[in-house]
Amino acid sequence: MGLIRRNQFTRRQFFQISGLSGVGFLLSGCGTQGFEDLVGKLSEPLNQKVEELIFNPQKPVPEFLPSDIQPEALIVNTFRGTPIIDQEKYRLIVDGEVNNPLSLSMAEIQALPLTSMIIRHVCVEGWAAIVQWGGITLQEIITLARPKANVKYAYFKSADGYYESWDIASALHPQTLLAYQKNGEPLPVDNGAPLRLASPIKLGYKQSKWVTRITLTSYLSPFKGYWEDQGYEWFAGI
Ligand SMILES: Nc1nc2c(c(=O)[nH]1)N[C@H]1C(S)=C(S)[C@@H](COP(=O)(O)O)O[C@H]1N2
Ligand SMILES: [Mo]
Repeated sequence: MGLIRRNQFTRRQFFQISGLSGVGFLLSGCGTQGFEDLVGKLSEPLNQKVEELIFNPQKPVPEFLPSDIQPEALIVNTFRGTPIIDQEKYRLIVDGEVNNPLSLSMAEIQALPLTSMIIRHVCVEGWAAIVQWGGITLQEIITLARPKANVKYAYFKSADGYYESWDIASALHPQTLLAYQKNGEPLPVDNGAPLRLASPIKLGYKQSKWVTRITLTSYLSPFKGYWEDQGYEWFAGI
């Protein structure tokens, strides 16, 4: 994209193209960069694949009705207990192969558009639960971080030492959320507060709770995920 083309973007068009709301740009006050810098980055080539996934979102999975929600069915699963997180000091770090690394407070994340969905959570241990999740789409966060051309994976680190990796297409699926609400209430700490993954396209063990860091990479490390490294399937799609 050339200079002339780039300069044709108005602020409003840029928000539309990037999928970001004006509110999202308040985030640039958190020590990253200003609006002018961010617009300048539009001239940088994005990976066709990442770009395509962002600009042409994948088809959503059909959702359930509010009357289908099973409030008691979601069983807490932790491999080593619930970590203690100071929500005031909490930051979500987004780093790796990105042009705009992020460090976001919950207030900044909650100022971004809220997406709500009612989906089935499926655990390989033989139970499932229809749950309503509310939060920010991971796509919104990844777009804000401006991934580099070669990004293919997203790594998630959790406060309890849990770790996961996802393919970028699944991470950019329109129903893959970083959730901070469950069944219309603030997310309980046992279910992953302040922020957890929730998605109808992956098994339960892919859905990291207490996420503190998202690292975008072009390669898959030998450490793929807490359960995967003990023999569970990596892609784990539903
Ligand atoms: N950080 C972290 N995330 C995790 C786990 C965990 O032990 N630690 N367990 C996973 C598994 S196997 C499942 S089924 C779901 C359960 O989510 P819930 O405890 O909210 O029901 O969390 C997933 N995410
Ligand atoms: Mo699970």
